Amino acid sequence: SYKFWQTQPVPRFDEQAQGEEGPIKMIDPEQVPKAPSALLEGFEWVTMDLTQTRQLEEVFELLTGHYVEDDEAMFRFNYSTSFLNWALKAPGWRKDWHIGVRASQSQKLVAFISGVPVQLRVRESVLNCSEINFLCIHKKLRSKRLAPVLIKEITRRCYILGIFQAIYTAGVVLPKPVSSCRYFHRSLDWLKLYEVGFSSLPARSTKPRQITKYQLPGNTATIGLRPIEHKDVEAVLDLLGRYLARFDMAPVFTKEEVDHWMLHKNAPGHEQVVWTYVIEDPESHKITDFFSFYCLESSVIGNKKHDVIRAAYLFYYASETAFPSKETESENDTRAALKLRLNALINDALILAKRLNFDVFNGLTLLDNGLFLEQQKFGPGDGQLHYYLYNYRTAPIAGGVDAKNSI
Ligand code: YNC
Ligand code: MG
Repeated sequence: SYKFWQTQPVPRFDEQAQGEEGPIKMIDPEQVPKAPSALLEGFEWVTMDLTQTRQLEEVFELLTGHYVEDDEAMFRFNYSTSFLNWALKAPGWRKDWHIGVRASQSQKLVAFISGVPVQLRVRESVLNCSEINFLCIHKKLRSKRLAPVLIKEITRRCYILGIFQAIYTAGVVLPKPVSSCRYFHRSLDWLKLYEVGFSSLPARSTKPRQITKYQLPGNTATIGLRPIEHKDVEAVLDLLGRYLARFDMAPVFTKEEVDHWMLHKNAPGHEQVVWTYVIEDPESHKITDFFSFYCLESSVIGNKKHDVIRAAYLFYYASETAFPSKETESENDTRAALKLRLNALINDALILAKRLNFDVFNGLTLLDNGLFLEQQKFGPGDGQLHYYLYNYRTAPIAGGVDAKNSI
């Protein structure tokens, strides 16, 4: 098994991480093929131009019909064109890394894979990476070993540019996760989640009791909470940078990236994808905290009453309470203060998401999420998310609710 992956520069399952931390294989860009390898007969490579609305829609249509489903095929991620426009045009994005496969006759788009550049810190090292996402093959072309061909082609296009490492996530187990997280879900509209089969009615509970359990106040409680503005970018960059420095693996953002990932830009034809709120101290006017979430709907497959679940995904956040307020503060006291603060912030995030008509609020077992998931009534889901590094070896990075060192 893993006929393809065992040929790739990734760690094996059986290896202990005693090997040196660093690249697995040295790449000579001169030795990298100058052209893509041959495809199945009747198919051709295409570089997508996602500045063209029609081509963005083609990727959207492929993913809408064929992207990731849960194990029981009840739900399928439905990334919007606005989301794809945001995620695939991050600062430094390259058209080259938006790779499609078309059927030669019909010119129909039948497969896709993408990358965007990211500076990723793994422990002490900052790696110049591509972040690979949206690998998708039309259902009629499955199990024909096309995925390895797509992966090799995007690898070739990274190597040519002198980028020798990548990060990617998947729900499936491959050799070999650097870290693994579980999805947690916080109902905002319990009845709808029940009706689509996402949530079940616990034994000894009733529908009214479940609905009551997830009720939220109408208004947020944190003093100084407001939507992010352009003038906050520098402060958020600084706060987030210091906050993420506490973890073993995290992106290293630039100002342009914070501006891109955290601020909604009004663009014709595009709806809002990301919501970010900052806490401005009323006296010092300093930004002391922020949090963000994005919208990712899932199609509900074959339900009479509902077509989609509107899910908010917790994205980045940070808080000054993560740092001791005075040199003498104990680690336990800092942790307790952080726990209190994050619970207040995330409760406000839930209130805002509810007001924005989201049905569920999702989070992973990473960052400091273990400090609030349970208290904020998130429940564990079936889904796992495994993090992978390509061509880089490092000791496993702890995940799990109590992890102190996850992405
Ligand atoms: C997966 N998700 O194990 P072995 S996540 C990577 N990521 O290889 P075939 C995967 N590899 O076991 P199919 C994978 N899923 O023989 C399967 N594989 O070594 C491996 N689903 O290929 C699998 N999107 O073409 C096996 O399988 C080989 O036709 C089999 O295609 C797979 O975006 C897939 O889940 C996933 O569209 C495309 O099932 C298809 O089934 C599909 O015969 C629904 O493939 C959508 C879906 C995946 C979402 C994602 C991250 C992708 C990361 C790819 C790896 C990047 C490496 C770094 C490259 C840059 C390097 C530099 C520098
Ligand atoms: Mg295939």
